[in-house]
Amino acid sequence: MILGIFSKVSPIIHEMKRHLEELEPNVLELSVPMKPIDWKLCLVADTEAAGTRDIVSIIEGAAGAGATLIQLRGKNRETRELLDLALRISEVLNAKKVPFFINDRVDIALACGADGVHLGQQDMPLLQARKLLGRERVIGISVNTIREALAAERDGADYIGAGPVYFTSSKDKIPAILGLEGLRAIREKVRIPILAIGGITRQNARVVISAGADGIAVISAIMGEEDPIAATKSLISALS
Ligand code: TZP
Ligand code: MG
Repeated sequence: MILGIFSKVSPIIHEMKRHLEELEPNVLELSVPMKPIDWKLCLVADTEAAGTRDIVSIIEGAAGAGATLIQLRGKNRETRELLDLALRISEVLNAKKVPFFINDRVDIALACGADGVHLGQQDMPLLQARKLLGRERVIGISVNTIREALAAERDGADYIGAGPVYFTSSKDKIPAILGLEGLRAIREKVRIPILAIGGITRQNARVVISAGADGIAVISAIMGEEDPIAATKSLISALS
């Protein structure tokens, strides 16, 4: 009798086990918590925008003055040079407990132990980047349309960079300007955090947040200022 029941139940248990085995990797992936990030003010530390100034000092100053997140953006830099820089910045920011992301370069992010990566639409696809970076590192992606925002959320992005909200000369070949309306439209469609970017200054920072962004990301409002520490403090006070 017991054997009879067992032979009936056994295939069911076997099938359940197979499903669990299929599910388990995802369950494990989801269970790794993302490091909590304060999205308020991201400095996109662009190596070109730093010019001849020491980018590490600018970053250290901004982080000390309240920037809640730093992203290193080094277009057209040699891998070796960018990695050396990333390692130095990583050390400075680890000591300050300020999260550090790398723009575009998944390899550099892995090599320097960064907290996350920011991808553009033409960079490595999110799903591939996730395979390399795992769940514990943050992945964000730039979006300019609702469609891109929805795709980013669907593919597991931890946040999106929505922009350009306003005109900017800090990026080549900028796509359509979103304006506050475009930003609001994206906010209505996605739940993941939004970092608004493009032409954001202390004067418009507040309305950008009111339009639904969780934080702002800036290049020139900090890097373009003579005193990056004062500029950071001024942005923080505009946001508070
Ligand atoms: N992506 C969209 S706009 C932009 C990037 C990288 C540049 C933002 O720079 P700025 O100087 O803050 O307008
Ligand atoms: Mg890119």
